[in-house]
Amino acid sequence: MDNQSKNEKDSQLEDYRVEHKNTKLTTNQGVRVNDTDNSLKTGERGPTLMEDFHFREKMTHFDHERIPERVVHARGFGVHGEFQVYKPLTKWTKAKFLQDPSVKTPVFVRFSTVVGSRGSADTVRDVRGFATKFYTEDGNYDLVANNIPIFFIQDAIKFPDVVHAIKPEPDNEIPQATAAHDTFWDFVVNHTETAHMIMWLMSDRAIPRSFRMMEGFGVNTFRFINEEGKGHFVKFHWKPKLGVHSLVWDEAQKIAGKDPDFHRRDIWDAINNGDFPEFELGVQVIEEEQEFNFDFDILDPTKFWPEEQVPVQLVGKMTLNRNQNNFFAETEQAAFHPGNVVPGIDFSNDPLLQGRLFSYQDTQLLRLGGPNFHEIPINRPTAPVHNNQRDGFHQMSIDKGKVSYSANSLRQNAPEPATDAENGYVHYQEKVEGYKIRQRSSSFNDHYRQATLFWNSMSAAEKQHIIDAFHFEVGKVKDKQIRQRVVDMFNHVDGGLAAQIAQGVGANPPSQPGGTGITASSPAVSQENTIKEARTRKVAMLLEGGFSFEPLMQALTSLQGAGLQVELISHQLGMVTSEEGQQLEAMKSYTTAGSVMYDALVIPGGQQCLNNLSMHKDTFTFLNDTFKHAKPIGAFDEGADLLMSSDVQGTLIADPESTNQVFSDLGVVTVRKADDFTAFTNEFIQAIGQHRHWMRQTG
Ligand code: HDE
Repeated sequence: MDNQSKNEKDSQLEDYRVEHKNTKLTTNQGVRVNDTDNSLKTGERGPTLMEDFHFREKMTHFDHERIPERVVHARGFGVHGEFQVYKPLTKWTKAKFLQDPSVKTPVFVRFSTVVGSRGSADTVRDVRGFATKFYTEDGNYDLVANNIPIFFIQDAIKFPDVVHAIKPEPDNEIPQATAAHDTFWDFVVNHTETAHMIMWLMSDRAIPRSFRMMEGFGVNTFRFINEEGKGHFVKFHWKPKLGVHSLVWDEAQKIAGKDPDFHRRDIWDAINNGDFPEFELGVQVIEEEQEFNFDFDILDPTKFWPEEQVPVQLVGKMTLNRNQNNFFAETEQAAFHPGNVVPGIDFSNDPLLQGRLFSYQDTQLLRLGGPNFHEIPINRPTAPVHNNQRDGFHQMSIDKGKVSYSANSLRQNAPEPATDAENGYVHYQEKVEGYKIRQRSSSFNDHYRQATLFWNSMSAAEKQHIIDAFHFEVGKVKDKQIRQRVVDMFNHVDGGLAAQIAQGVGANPPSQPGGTGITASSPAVSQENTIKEARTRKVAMLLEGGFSFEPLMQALTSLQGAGLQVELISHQLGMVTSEEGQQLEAMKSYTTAGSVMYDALVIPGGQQCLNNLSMHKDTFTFLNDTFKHAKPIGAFDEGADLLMSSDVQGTLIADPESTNQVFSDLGVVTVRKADDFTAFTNEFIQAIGQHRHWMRQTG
């Protein structure tokens, strides 16, 4: 596409791209095929012949088209882009891609859900994966992140347990892509270390509005290593330029039916429209000497480093500017691994990270069918690869010569290990000693304090959403004992929270006083404090015959000018005529679209349009759902009268200075003929930037 850039990785991929324009059909052996619609038979009505090599090849290839889906993060979507550092990070790391602000490092990012299988819906309540492959001059670096900064468990050996518990239950493979079932909550109440993660999973973070509007967190503690060999502990963050925004749970469920591809479609369309998603790379850095200065263990993956204590420093920007050409070849075959590091980035002893270092490579061997998956185009580094590894399934290189070992004399020991000066990777020399023990550090014992901190940090609306999520998830648990144990467990986090969970799930309120005594909060984790931006949002404009043309066009131009996407929707597809006779085309209908697919709604003016809109029950479903989901509504002239017969009516207030009806300031913006239209559009765009108007739900 024109607006999509070329970089080193893109040029490399170009060698593998195939287009079949103006070509003749061939077999995989390059033999031209004269008929692909009829198999070779003995007589018109006779049996098929074994010698039909074209039939055999076509069918065999088809039979083998599937590979195992990822055991977790099976459903995902990949996009290409570039990363640039803002200024050299020399004091912390020697990683070359973090030195020169003029260098654009190609990246491939795969966003994913965790629990559902490949064909599951995008908008389920779940953690989102956010894996980035940087094709650096030092080799590939993978930052395999999630959109939640912590994890369920403290030790990798528990990973198969937590995943078995959250996946569909094994006897009947029910339910799909959700934690709302007995085995998961049974796991939770038997592992209090999950408390903090559950708070995030029940929060709005688990139902993002868009992949473009969520943070990424490396979760585990890594190390930066500089030229002098000095280490610093580091946590990685991605901060979206559009802010962090979420759906409403009812909306998320409805989207899962209306458009199960909602998130992948959103990012695909945004990139095609030239609205390139941008994320800033942030780092939190802790000096080695300060390792024990915190009231949590900095190696414990169930803890985050509150930004108020350890500021996130923004060090670079990633721009996602190109869609993939082929989902299978790129997204499905991409292989990420937190162990793919470059000189300047190293590991910590975080026990979750240590286990991850084994699992990713191991799982790719099965999924991608052998040890040569690094040669698949999407996984190939742009840095040169030279070693004595040979053979294996699907070997793509033709290694010349007799030597495939080192040390050797026959090829002057090439390829030779690189020295420090030549940037050979040197593992950080950390002194470690101890007994071999299966034991968890007592510094990992606190399971509740940061869960309370998170709860304290939530706005009133966010708290209500968490309680509602508990009611839904735990309400689906059949075992009453487990439901009671959830209440008792979360009483350790906050007494009020536990009492409210109990109310909705038929359990007794907690019998003990609750809480951890933590009164502090971390404002940075509340989405209330995020960037508010209307740019790239989707607006639905309802359209029926007899709409008044001028104001509609004015609104359309202003919204598009502010970078919003507007779609015209009518009761059926096709041309719609204005009261003045102009025609506009409705590209969506109530059958093909729903309010849940938009961020805001516009109702145009025109008496006849109003009459026509009022005739359709679906108009009111659209309007009332938009209102229920706390999304902004803009209505002008006669269109504002429609609000009087909808749920919006309840927010009507008397305005002593005007004869117009006025709606209280809850993201409902109206304008009448005599009013200032520009002021209206500005106010409406601002209301869209606010994202949701929770006061409607909690006020
Ligand atoms: Fe993963 N994880 N994980 N994970 N993970 C996988 O690797 C694993 C964890 C994450 O888009 C698997 O290639 C273990 C944390 C992402 O292709 C597997 C543990 C974080 C993706 C695996 C964790 C992640 C994966 C499955 C605990 C956030 C998708 C397929 C010890 C930092 C990558 C695959 C993509 C995928 C193992 C925990 C992120 C099985 C053992 C914490 C984004 O290897």
